[in-house]
Parts: sequence; structure tokens; C-alpha cells
Amino acid sequence: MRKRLLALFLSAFLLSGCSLTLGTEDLLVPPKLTAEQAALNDALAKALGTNSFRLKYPRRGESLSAFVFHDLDRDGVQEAIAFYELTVGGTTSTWMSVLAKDEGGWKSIYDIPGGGSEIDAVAFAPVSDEEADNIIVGWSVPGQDYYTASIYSFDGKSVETLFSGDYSEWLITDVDGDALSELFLCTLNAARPAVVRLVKYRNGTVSVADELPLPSAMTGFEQILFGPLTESLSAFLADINLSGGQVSTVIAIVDRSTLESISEEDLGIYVSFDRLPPTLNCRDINGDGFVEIPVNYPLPGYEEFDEVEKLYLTDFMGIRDGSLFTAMSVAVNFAEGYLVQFPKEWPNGVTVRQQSDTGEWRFVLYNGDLEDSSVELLRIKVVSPADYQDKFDTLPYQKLASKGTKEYYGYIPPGDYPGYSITYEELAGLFSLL
Ligand SMILES: [Ca+2]
Ligand SMILES: [Ca+2]
Repeated sequence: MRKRLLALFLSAFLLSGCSLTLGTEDLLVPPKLTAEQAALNDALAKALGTNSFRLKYPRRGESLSAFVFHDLDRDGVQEAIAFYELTVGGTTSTWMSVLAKDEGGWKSIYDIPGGGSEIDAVAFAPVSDEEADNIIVGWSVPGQDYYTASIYSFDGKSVETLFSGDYSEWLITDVDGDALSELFLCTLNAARPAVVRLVKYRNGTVSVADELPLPSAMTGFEQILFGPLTESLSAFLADINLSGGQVSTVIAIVDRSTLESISEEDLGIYVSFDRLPPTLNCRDINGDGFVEIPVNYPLPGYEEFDEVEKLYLTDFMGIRDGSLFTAMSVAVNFAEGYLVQFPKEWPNGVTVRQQSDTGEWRFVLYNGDLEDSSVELLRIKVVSPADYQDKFDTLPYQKLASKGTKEYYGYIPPGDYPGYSITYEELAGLFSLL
């Protein structure tokens, strides 16, 4: 069970996406076709009786080619999906073609009019038949602030549209473990209230099984994901942008075909999920297969600071055996791109002082005065080749990581403070790059 949920979570995580703005026309120059693509192109031309069609490319996702290969019927041989634009009698339309290969080469089997003139993304998943994969296409229309997800089936001869619905972000995953994939379609557009819909195959059709309004103050998605929240509950989680500039988290419990909103209070978290950016999003922070939710608190001494100057500790909250617990507390340096996990004795007692000249973070025991760093537990400095480094040269910093031109160093000042002191070995496990 755990393994399956973890796989679900991972697939959800991989499939989660971030917003892209809708463009108008292709800015990409189509790449030169390979021999196989040229054969597909010829098959299309033969079926259409003309060469005057223009191939179209999905804009995002894993399949960005004009010809997308996938074994739809799982017989071990790949079919191909092509998108093209055709102008007939002055009218231009976009089409999807499914092509199959036999001894005679590629043949265009079936063409169906597109649900929009551009292709946002293409995905494949067993939505209506666990023995085959459906084609899922996100269509867009220039100037329209949402996409249309169309789910198709292909029986070897023809393509049938099983479902079409609006979305801004989609997530495709099997929410209930029945080997069929469901879709979360999240829509945010000017015309209608924001909503998340669960699309599912039931009683021979693919339809909206349930829907849930999203906050009316939301302006965008940071990410959407699906995963186990507790031993018995799986959840859809959306990290969203609010009109006030904050990021927040919306959680919906998913029970086969229903979505049920669940609040901070329902979870026993009496702190708001609202947080000012930059901030981390929901994730499985400790790798236990369960997703945790970030809650930000000012570090000791920063409670009264202006928002922009506050430094925060982020508690990743998980729920186990009906109780809330902090899976991990981290202090994040977004400007330098790293985080430091707090050992379990540190929260409430330890704070961070940022050196204004170097940007170095000093982790000190807080005794009511941020200026007092008499008990210092750790320093983290980040060095770029252009930096003036002389003043640090005498202290025995140890290198923790490097990324691009940046090098990350840690220094543990001498002194033994039981419960607080850490070793370099522990530091290696507490430090990570974003
Ligand atoms: Ca399912
Ligand atoms: Ca976890």
C-alpha cells in the first residue's frame, strides 16, 4: 500500500506544473524533421492529398515534438500523434491525426478537429480503459485565458472524444488505486470563479465527478500535487497565489470520486497557511512518502520586524495517527539558494543573524537580543569568484556544496553547548541546496 501511494505521489509530483502564460503564435522555428518524422509527414500528406499543411508543436510537457509517439493499445508497437494546421477555402483549422505503422510504413488512420488552434500539452494515461492509454490533449485558443482538456480514446480505427473541459493547470494520476487515471482540472480565468474539478471514468463515461471552489482571491498557481496526507487520507494540494501577494495552500481530501475541502483548523493547525513569498511549497520534505505542509513563523527576535526584513522558520507539518507533528523545521536563504534544517532542539531557542556586509548567516542562541551573538552555533557563507574573501581566510570553514559559480561553506565556532552544538558531520546532513 505504502509503495503504491509513494508511486502515486511521485507521479503526481512529476506531473505537477507551474503556470505559463498563453502565447499567441509559434515563436519556435520548427526543427528539421528526422527520417521517421519525414515518413510521418509523407503519410499525412498522402492522406490529406496536399503538402500545404503546417505541423504544430505542443508548448509544454514531456512531448514537445510535432509527432508524439506512444503505444496507445499497449501491443508493443508505438502509434504516432500529429498536430497540423490546414487551410481550406480560406478557413484555417487545427487537426489531430493518429498514425499507425504496418509493413507498408506509416499510415494516417484518423483525423479529428482540434479543440483549439494551439496545443498546450499532450499526455497519455489509462482514463477509460486500464488496458490502453487515452490521449489527453490540452488545447488553447490565442487570447483565451484558459485551456481545454480533451480526452480521446483510439480503438485502432477511429478516435472518439470522451470528455472536454476547461483548465489552467492539470494533474493526471490514479487517485483511488483502481488502475484508471483521474484528472484534476484547475481553472482560473477572468470569467468564472476559480475551481478544481475531479474528472473520472464512471458508468461508461468520463465526467466531472466532483468539484470544489478555490479561493476567490487567488491569482495563480504555484503548484498542484496529489499524495497521501495521512495513513488513510489522500489529498489534492494546491499552493496558490493570492491577490494580496501571499502564497497559501488549499487542501482537498480525495475519496474515490469526491473532493472535500479541509481547513487548517480541520487539520488541527491553528496557524494560517498564508505566507509571504519567497516561500517553500508543500512537498514530502522528509521522504517518508507523505506530503507535508509548510507553515512560516518569524525566527526568534524577528516578530516585530517589517515583513520584508523578517527571517522565518518554516515548519513542515505532517499528520500521523491523528496528530499533527513537525516533520522538519528549516530556515531558508532564498537569496543564496540553500536551506538549513534545524535540529529538534533548535526551534524557539536559535535564531539567525544576517551579516549586512557579507550576507553570511550566523545561527545563534537567542537570549532576547538579536545583537547578542555570544553563543554562536554555526555560520554559513556563500562565496562567488568575484567576492572579496580575505577576511574569512583565517577561520576553518568547511565546504558544504557548490552550484554554478557559488561555493557554500560552513563553520562551527568552538564551544560546547549541550543540546545545541552540532558537528560538521551533522551539518552535512542538515544543509541542502534549494
Ligand atoms: Ca483511479
Ligand atoms: Ca513526508
